[in-house]
Amino acid sequence: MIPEAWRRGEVAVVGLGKSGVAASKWLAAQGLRVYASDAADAPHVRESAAALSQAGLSVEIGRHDLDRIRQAVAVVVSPGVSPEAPPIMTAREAGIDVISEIDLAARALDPTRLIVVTGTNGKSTTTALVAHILRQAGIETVAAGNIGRPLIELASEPTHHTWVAVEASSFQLHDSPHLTPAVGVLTNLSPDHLDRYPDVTAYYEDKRLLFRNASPESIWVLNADDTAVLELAEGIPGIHRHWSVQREDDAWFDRADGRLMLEETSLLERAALPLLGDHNVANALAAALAAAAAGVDARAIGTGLATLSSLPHRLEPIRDVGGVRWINDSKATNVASTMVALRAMDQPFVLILGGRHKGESFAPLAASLEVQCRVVLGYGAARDRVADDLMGAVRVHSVVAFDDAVERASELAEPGETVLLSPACASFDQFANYEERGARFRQLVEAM
Ligand code: UMA
Ligand code: ADP
Repeated sequence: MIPEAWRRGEVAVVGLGKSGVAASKWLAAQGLRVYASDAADAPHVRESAAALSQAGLSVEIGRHDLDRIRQAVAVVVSPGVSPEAPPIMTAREAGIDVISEIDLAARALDPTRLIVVTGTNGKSTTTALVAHILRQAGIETVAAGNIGRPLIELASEPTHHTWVAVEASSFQLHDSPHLTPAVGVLTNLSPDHLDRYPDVTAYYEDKRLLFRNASPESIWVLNADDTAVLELAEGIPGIHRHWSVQREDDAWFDRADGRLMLEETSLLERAALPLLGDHNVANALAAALAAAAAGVDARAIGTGLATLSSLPHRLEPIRDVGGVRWINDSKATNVASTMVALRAMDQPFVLILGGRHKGESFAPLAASLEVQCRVVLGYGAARDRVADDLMGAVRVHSVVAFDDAVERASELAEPGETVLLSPACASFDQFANYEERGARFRQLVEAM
C-alpha cells in the first residue's frame, strides 16, 4: 500500500486545510516522516499546524520550503492548491510524484468499493443520496470526499466499509492515478472553475479522469440528457447505465404517470420524493442506478428515496409561517444555480437575491421571474446590479443588510406564497461563507 521508497525520506504535504491535515495524520500514523506546509498564516492554519506539531510532525506555515520539497519522496497536494503553484511546479520539475489526498485514500482503503460521484452540479446531493439509500438498505456506509469529510479519514478507522460514496471534484481527480471507482457517476457538465482552468476543455479533461482506470468490470452511471457527458464517456470500457428525465431509459422519470422508474419497475411516486425540482429527480435517478449497481433492489431504493431529507442550504424547506413557505437555497452562489431553483418553484414567490456580485449579469433570470415571482429583494453589495438588470421584468426592492431583506420579505409575502433565498451571489460581503448565510436565514425564520 505504501511504496517502500516513501520510508526512505520525507513526504511533503502541501496545504493544511482539512485534506492536508487528515493526510498528514494518516501518513504519520503509518510511521512515515512528514513535512507539512501551508503558504498562509491564517488563524485556522495556525491552529491545525499547532496540533500537528504537537503530534511530532514537522510543520511550517507562511511559506513552503521549496528546497525541502525538492528532496521529498512524494508530495500530497490539497485540492485547493493549483497545479501551477510553486511547490507543485517544483516537485514536478524534480520528478517527484504528486498525488491527491483521495489518491492516498484510494490506496489505503483498498478493497473498499468506491462509488465516485463527479460532475459540475448535483455532486453533493447525489453522493448523500447514494449513502442514504445504501444505509436504508442495511449496507453500512458513509459519504466522504469533496462533500466535506476527507476520504483519508476513513482509512484511520478500525474497520473499513465495504462500500463508500465519494464526491470527487475536478481538482481531486487531477492527481489521483490510483482512484478506481467500482461505480462512477457523472451528473452533468457545464463551464465552471474558469478561474483555475485555462478553458472549459481543460476542466472537462480533469472530469474525464474519473474513467482513467476503467475496466470491463467498471459500472458508469451517466446522464443521458447531457450530450457533453455522453461524449466524455464514449468508448470507455465497462457497463454504461443511463438516466433521463426526458425519455425512457435504464432509470427515468415517467412524467405522465408522475413516477421515478428503474427500467420497468416503479421506484416511487414523484410526490413521495421529498426534494424540490426536476434537477433533484435527476439526482435521485442517478443515485438509484448507483445503488442498484451496489446490489440494492428496487423496493429498497424506493424506500431510501422516500425517506431522505434535503441537504442544508440546497432548496431546503425551513418551515411555513402563516401560510408562507420559507426555502433556504444559500448554496446557489451563481446565476445557473438560481435558475435551477426558479424552475422548481410551484407557487408565487418572493426572491431574495444578492450578496457579493461575481461579475455575472442577472438578466438571464428575467424570463423565469416573469412567470411567478412577485417581488425581488436585492440586498448587499450586489443590490444596484440586481435592480439594473431586472427592473422592468419584475418588481425590485433594494435593502443593504441581509436581515432587512428577510424582514421585508416577511412583510411582502402572502399566504400561499413562498419566500426563496437563492442569492446567485457569494456571501462574503456579510458572511464568512454560504453556510453561515443559510444558518442566519434559518435562525430568522425559526424566530418568526
Ligand atoms: N495553499 C498553500 N499553497 C498554495 C495554495 C494554497 O499552502 O500555493 C493552502 C491554502 O492556504 C489552504 C490550503 O492550501 O490552507 C488549501 O486547502 P483546500 O482549499 O484544498 O481546503 P480543504 O480544507 O483541504 O478542503 C478541500 C476541498 N476544497 C477545495 O477543493 C477548494 C473541500 O471542498 C473538501 O470538502 C475538502 O477538501 C475535503 O475533501 C470544498 C470546495 O469548495 C467544499 N470544493 C470545490 C467545489 O465544490 O466547487 C471544488
Ligand atoms: P455540487 O456538490 O455539485 O456543488 P449540490 O448537490 O451541492 O452540487 O447542489 C448545488 C446546487 O447545484 C443546487 O443548489 C442546485 O442549484 C444545483 N443543482 C443540483 N443538482 C443539479 C442537477 N442535477 N442539475 C443542475 N443543477 C443542479
